[in-house]
This record gives sequence, C-alpha cells and structure tokens, in this order.
Amino acid sequence: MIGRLGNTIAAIATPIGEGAISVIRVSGESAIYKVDSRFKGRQSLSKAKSQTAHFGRIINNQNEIIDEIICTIYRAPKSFTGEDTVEISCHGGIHVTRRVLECILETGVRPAEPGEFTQRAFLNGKLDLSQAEAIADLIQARSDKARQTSLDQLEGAISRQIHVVREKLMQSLGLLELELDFSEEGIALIDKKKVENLFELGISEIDHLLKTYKYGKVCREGVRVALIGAPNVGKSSLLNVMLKENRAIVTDVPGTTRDFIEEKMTIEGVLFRMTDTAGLRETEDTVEKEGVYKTWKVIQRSDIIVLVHDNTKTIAKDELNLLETINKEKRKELIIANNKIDLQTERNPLKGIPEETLVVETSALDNTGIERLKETLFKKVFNQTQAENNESVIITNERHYSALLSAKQSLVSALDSLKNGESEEFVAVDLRAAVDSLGEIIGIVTTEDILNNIFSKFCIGK
Ligand SMILES: Nc1nc2c(ncn2[C@@H]2O[C@H](COP(=O)(O)OP(=O)(O)OP(=O)(O)O)[C@@H](O)[C@H]2O)c(=O)[nH]1
Ligand SMILES: [Mg+2]
Repeated sequence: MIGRLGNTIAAIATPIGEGAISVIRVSGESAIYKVDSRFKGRQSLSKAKSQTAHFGRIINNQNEIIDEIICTIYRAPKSFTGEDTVEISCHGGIHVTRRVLECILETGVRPAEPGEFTQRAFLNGKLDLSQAEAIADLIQARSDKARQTSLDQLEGAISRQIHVVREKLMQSLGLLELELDFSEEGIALIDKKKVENLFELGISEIDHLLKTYKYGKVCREGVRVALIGAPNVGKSSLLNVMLKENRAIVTDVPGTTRDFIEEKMTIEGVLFRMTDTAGLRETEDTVEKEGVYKTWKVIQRSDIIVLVHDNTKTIAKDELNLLETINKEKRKELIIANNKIDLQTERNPLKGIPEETLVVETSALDNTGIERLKETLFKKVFNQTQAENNESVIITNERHYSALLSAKQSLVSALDSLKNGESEEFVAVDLRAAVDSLGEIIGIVTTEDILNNIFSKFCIGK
C-alpha cells in the first residue's frame, strides 16, 4: 500500500444508501486535473483556488451528463491527505453515486483501499498514528464519553504526552551512548543517580498512562451488563423499564426468554450493553436448554452481573450457588436486584447472601428503584476509576496499551541493570527498546505490518 503513494485514488466517502447527497473523495497528484476532465461548469477546476466550491455537471467518456454536482477543491498541502483533493458532492442515490464514481475511475484514477486516505494523511505528516486511529474511533463512537476521548486523541493529547516522556528518555539515551563511545578513555559523562531518577520518573509516567486504560476501555467499548436469575423473576421486565421500551417479551410463564437479548443504553454519557438472558434452571426443553447454556456464556463475558431475585420468595440454594460462582470471579461486579417489591415481601428473602453484596430494591411494575439501579451500575464502574475520570490523557486503544506496557518493562529492566552496575551497553539496549515502543504509538517507529493492520480496519473512503 505504501509504495503506491502518489497515485490518484477515489472512493465514495459516505455510506451506501439513499440520502440527500453523497460525497466522493479523489486524492493525489492529478486529482484536480482528472476530475476537471469530466467536469462542465462556469470555471475550469484546474484553475480553481484551494478551498473553493464549484457547481457544475459531471460527464462520462461518452459526453453523457450523469449528475449535477459541487466540487470542493483542496490544494496540497492544505487538505486532509496533504495531497491535491477534490470532494464531489452529488445526489445521494446508490446508482447515481456509483455512476459518478465510474466517471472518475474511467480517467485512470484507482479505487482507494480501506483507510487509504487516512494512511496518506499519516504518511504526509498531517496526522501521527495515534491521531489516525482516533478518526476510526470517533466515527465508531456510540456514546459521549467515547466521542470525547477519541476527539482528545485526534487533537493530539496522547501524542503530546508520549512525546514528552520519549524526549526525556532520548536525552538519557544520547548521554549513555556518548559515554559508551568514550568508555575506553574512562570518561564519565553521566551522573548515575540522575539517570536512575529519570528512569524512575519515566516508569511512573508510563504507569500513570497505563492506569487510565481501564477507564478508557469502558469509554470506548462500553460496559457489558448481564441480567440473570431464575425464570419469571422479572429480568425482561427490568430490561424493558430501563430501556423505556417494550423490547423483550414478558409473560407470566417461566422460561419466556429463550435466546439472550442485547440492547444499548447510556447512563451519564457512558454506553452500557445490557443483556437479558434466559432464566437459569434445570430443564428438559431443548430450546430452553440452549438458552441456559448461552446465559453462561453471557455471564462469562460481562463486566457487571445483575442477579434478579423475586422478593416474594426466599432465595433458593441455586441462586446462592450462582452468587458464589460469580463472586469467585474477581473481575466481575455483582448487584442483586430484589424485584417485585410492590408485592408482599417474604420476611427475609435474601437470607444467606454475603454481607457485602450490593442490593437494590426494584419493582419493574411500578418503576421503583430503576433510577437507583442505573446509578448503581454507573458507580460500579466509575467509583473505582474515579481518579482516572479527570485525567486529561486517557488510553483507550489496546495497541497503545501494549506498547506502553513493553516500554515500561524495558525501562524497568534498564533501571535494574543500572542499579546492579551492569555494563552500560545493556542499559542502552533496554532504553532504546523503551524509546522505540513509545515511538510505535505515534508512528515514529513502524513496520509496514503495523500500518497495514491499522488502516485495513478502516472502511473504504476513510
Ligand atoms: N408485581 C410485579 N410483577 C412483576 C415485576 N416484574 C415482573 N413482573 C411479572 O413477572 C412475570 C415474569 O416477568 P418477566 O420479565 O417475563 O420475567 P423473566 O425473569 O424475564 O422470566 P423468564 O424470561 O421466563 O426467565 C410477568 O408476569 C411480569 O409482569 C414486578 O416488579 N412486580
Ligand atoms: Mg425473560
């Protein structure tokens, strides 16, 4: 992909479907000239100034008028890709958009590959790698928090922070390497204690960033919540009242929900992926059995489990066992929704549950405790990550996280070597590795594999 920079490329940049307008992007050395050869308007595009829009008609190689369009001209380097670019706005039908694209491709312009526009922006120095990744995240953002963290990343918050840490390490590396050059003469250029302090500072700064990842992941991907429990306790009813719509079927027949149902909702700008599941019980019904099996799968992949209990009944042995199993999983949060509190209560319906268990009293019938349940869900995630909540830089991307992790490991090993008085060569090798890992995040150090892997996940036209 990289070797072909310079070719002119084109793609539809808007989703395929009917809309008021579609946009076709054309970028590369001959973009303006090629589009101009198919454009009929008051002024030739080749003479047009940058950042100007031109109304006209687009024609094919048979001189047939295909559509009325507006071309926006961007001249290099003042464009998204850094190259000459034309954005053609045409009428937004599937057929007409394809025909307009065809007119451009007929001139020898090549169809763009996924992410190729953004890749060009990166290769032309308009964006660094973490900013390029932020574009994909911003487009995919499904909540306000996700949008906010991607936008910060796009605006260079992560890049700046990484640059700062990396620069400091580079200075130590420079000194170390210089000292290595003079080692024969026995000249000591560096103050060991000072370098140790610098490494320690670097480790703590990286640690700081690593810690924001848990919060970042939640912002980006949302929180997975499973509503589980015995049949007929009101799981589907609770899902419906939380969503404020009749999404799941509710009946008084135990075993109503067979397959799990997934729906998204936001609480204070954070995405929660709610899953209603089939009630857990021993059953001979083949379909229900499959549903129960799937419930276990949902439990495994959820961050928070809401065990729904029917408060008119004393908690059963099966429910207590379930609680114990979930509690064993340290990474899962648990809430009990003690439901149907509008009905006559059993005297001590939750007898035997561990003392520290969080219980929210609810009634899906008259809406009692629903806001409290939502608030509790939110707090389960955000109380623990509150410190990171106010951070300006938040790591959301797994690639960044693992690069930071390996930078930290290299730095710890460099510090160990230094403290143990090992050869400075060892220290320098580890330090170089740490600097390179940080460079990978912003794309200073990259391989073609890394790039292809990132940009191929984009869709065409991005
Ligand atoms: N009084 C009262 N009835 C409720 C409440 N929540 C649910 N119900 C009733 O309980 C019955 C079962 O509700 P569902 O929401 O289908 O229960 P479920 O846990 O999804 O059941 P399965 O899908 O069979 O596992 C229905 O008749 C609901 O109307 C509540 O808070 N109070
Ligand atoms: Mg149900």
